[in-house]
Amino acid sequence: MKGLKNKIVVITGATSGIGAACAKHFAKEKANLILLARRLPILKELSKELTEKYKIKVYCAELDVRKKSAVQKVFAALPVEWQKIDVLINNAGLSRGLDKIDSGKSKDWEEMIDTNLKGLLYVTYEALQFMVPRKSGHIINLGSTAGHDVYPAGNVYCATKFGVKALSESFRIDLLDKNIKVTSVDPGMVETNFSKVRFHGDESRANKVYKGLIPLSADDVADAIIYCATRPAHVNINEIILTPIAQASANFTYRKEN
Ligand code: NDP
Ligand code: 8X3
Repeated sequence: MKGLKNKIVVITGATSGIGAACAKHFAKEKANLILLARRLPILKELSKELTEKYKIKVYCAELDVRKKSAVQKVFAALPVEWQKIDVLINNAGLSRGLDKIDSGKSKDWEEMIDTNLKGLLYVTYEALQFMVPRKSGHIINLGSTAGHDVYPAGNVYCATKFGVKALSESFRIDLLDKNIKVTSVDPGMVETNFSKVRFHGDESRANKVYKGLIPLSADDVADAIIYCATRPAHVNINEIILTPIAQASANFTYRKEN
């Protein structure tokens, strides 16, 4: 197993859910972290906790991945000692709304496309400028079961995750001669702030998503990501699909009543 001690790991969307869990799991493995998200105070709090607990180094920056010039600035401002990026976890992402296509809101569509696809591209491009010259690095994208099967009213969110799947596959081809690993980690239902964000803060609607089953936790997904990041140098995990035991695919779940 390849160790993560002193490796530099970039995590987008590290303020919540899977991103925050990844920060904790990689910190436990003694990696040094570059944490990015829009809510800087939360990143700073997490950084304080992790540096004290694990004696690692953390570099935080406020970033909205939808803003190309902001992404460029954050990477251009990285001090030399932070430029040797070993792992990029493209986690920042969201769903907005669960509306049939004839009643969907274009603002929601744009936010999902701009974050989940364009944001992922902007960040990946900048990280690659540091990885390619070293012929070393690992890009881990958060896909989803929604990128394998569409579900009713999933339309644009599913399209973005099908897009992430296509990007992961094509990055892998484009980077073959650069010795850069590319992995897609594709979970089913994970209980995070995801559904609250999807339903624009409506908690009672969000809670119903996980009713009657035990969803994955953000820690379960971070654990799978750690596995991908710690394989021997010649091994690439192309894709991991993980679901709760009560979920067979995006469309088939088993829920106990009460
Ligand atoms: P959360 O809502 O808990 O976390 C989302 C994170 O993304 C937050 O830290 C948020 O940070 C960040 N983010 C959102 N928009 C932006 C932006 N424009 N710029 C920078 N950061 C942004 O959800 P999850 O942890 O569940 O989601 C993480 C990823 O996992 C997403 O890509 C999601 O699609 C994927 N996923 C989730 C599943 C689930 O069931 N929960 C299942 C499959 C995949 P901030 O608001 O501070 O910017
Ligand atoms: C999140 C999983 O099923 O809510 O990507 O779309 S789902």
